[in-house]
Amino acid sequence: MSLPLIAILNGPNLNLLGQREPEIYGHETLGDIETACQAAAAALGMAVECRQSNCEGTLVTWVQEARHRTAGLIINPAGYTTCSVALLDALLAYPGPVVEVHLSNIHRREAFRTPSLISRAAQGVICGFGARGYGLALHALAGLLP
Ligand code: CA2
Repeated sequence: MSLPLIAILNGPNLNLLGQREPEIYGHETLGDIETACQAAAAALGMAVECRQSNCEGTLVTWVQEARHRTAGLIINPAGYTTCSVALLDALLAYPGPVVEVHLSNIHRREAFRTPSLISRAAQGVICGFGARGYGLALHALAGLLP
């Protein structure tokens, strides 16, 4: 039997991780994070499919595509966190559990980084633990899948 597949979606500018602002976002690159997620998922008996886009519509399309192919979804909506009704609506139509991840603790930063629109579609939110947040999200999903 095939392993449950988890979609991991990262939003705008996260392709720059490791190149700037390491004091906020850490030293890991997005590639490092994706490699760690593959290993963490395998240890939990799951598989992951990792994608990043700077485009809102592309993220919406990927959430739609994930609807009937994946068992759960992890998303760091980055700059779309507070403003994308389109992404929220796509996630509300996603049937499985959604975990929202932020590398930084958005609640102790500038006021414009909160509130999150996306949280309305999320089973839970993990923020402030850097790259480890994705692994924590995978653990959370492992406990939520039937
Ligand atoms: O803490 C997070 O994960 C964020 O989602 C990251 C977003 C920010 O807009 C959110 O408020 C919090 C920004 C991602 C930009 O990432 C960069 C990484 C390296 C260099 C420049 C940008």
